[in-house]
Amino acid sequence: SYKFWATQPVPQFGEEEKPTLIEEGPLRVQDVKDIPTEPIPLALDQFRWVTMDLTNESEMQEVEKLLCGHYVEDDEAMFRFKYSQSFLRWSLMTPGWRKEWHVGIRVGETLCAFISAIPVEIRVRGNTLHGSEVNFLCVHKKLRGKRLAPVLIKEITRRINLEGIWQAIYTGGIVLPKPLSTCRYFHRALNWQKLYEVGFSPCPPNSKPSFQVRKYSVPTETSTRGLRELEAKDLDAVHALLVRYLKRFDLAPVFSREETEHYLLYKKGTEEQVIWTYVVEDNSGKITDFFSFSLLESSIIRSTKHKSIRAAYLFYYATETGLVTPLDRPALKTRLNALMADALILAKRYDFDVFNALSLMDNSLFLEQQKFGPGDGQLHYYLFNYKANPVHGGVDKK
Ligand code: YNC
Ligand code: MG
Repeated sequence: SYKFWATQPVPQFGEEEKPTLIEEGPLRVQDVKDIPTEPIPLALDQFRWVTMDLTNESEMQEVEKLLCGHYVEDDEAMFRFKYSQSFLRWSLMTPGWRKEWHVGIRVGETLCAFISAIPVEIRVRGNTLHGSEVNFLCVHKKLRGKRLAPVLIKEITRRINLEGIWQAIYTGGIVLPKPLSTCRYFHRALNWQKLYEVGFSPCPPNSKPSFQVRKYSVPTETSTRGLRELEAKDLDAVHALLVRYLKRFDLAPVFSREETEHYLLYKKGTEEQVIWTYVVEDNSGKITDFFSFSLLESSIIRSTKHKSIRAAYLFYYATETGLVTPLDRPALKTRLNALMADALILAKRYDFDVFNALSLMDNSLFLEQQKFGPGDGQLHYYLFNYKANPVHGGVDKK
């Protein structure tokens, strides 16, 4: 029943679901010389392909506006992601980004659809893929259900293939053939009263608003000794620590030093801040831990008193405590709880309303203790043109 996805090089449901492990690798092998150099035809004359130049202020504004009105909403259509221009630069103009991978469709002069990709190195167990990450697929609400999404996906595939890249990673809230891994969103209220007023957080039947507010209050001061903001001079140490930490997982990006800098270091005064990163420096000057979170607002669709929610999304973190062999799990749990308690305090200080995290990496060690609750949303991880055994979240590598 997946008319489009049944034609694509992705694992299909009901296929190869043996209890034994499959051999991991590409599903289809092609040559750049066989990839069409002309765009995928568009069905209607008034539609035309455009490459969006995000260094151009007005083109960036058009992408921001399309996403602001038409991108991802929750199931009840109460909230919609509101990506800022700074956030879009942070996610789409990463090291090695290509203008040709920021693809739009115009009807007349109006931008009506968008899809994007960036180059990424992805490690799946023992294999590292020089791949791409596809994101921000969006079709204007008035053009939904017209099979434009498959056309956008085929066009970005063509543009990626022209660079000799054959794999992609992507995530989504909907079930498609076939998830490699599935995570759940967890939310930790920081401004419970506001989350209650906008309909995000219900008041449990046996509780009262005043009790909920107290339950989610956090101290004003952090408690980890040596905790401070990331500075440029820490980047080599943070990069090395992150690379070592990510080796613990079956599915992870392989970040270069440049990508680490791009994703983690906020250059003060340059533009609106989207990433907050903190390191722990011990007495000898060694960086032993770091954590980071990003800012993504959500518009409140039928807004009254409040227009948007300021949400922090836990991004990457690492700690030496998770790298000792044999792994001391209770010690890791204690350390991560201390770090995340401080992350909540800092997010509160910067006026975030809620702190979100997924059920991945080592997050299961602190979510409950830090008063995160499971949300409705799931996030499925997919690989294009790569067959792999399922990846399970949580602390267990295997
Ligand atoms: C989706 N999110 O199943 P079948 S996530 C992939 N990802 O195909 P139509 C999707 N496919 O079932 P509409 C999808 N959503 O017949 C729908 N589909 O095989 C499939 N929403 O197309 C769907 N953004 O044009 C069906 O649907 C076919 O008009 C139907 O458009 C869909 O960015 C959409 O949620 C999502 O803007 C654009 O609803 C629209 O409804 C919309 O008739 C709100 O399409 C925003 C939203 C999605 C966020 C994301 C990741 C996208 C990954 C795309 C796949 C990339 C593959 C790798 C390519 C590179 C390969 C290399 C190398
Ligand atoms: Mg459509």
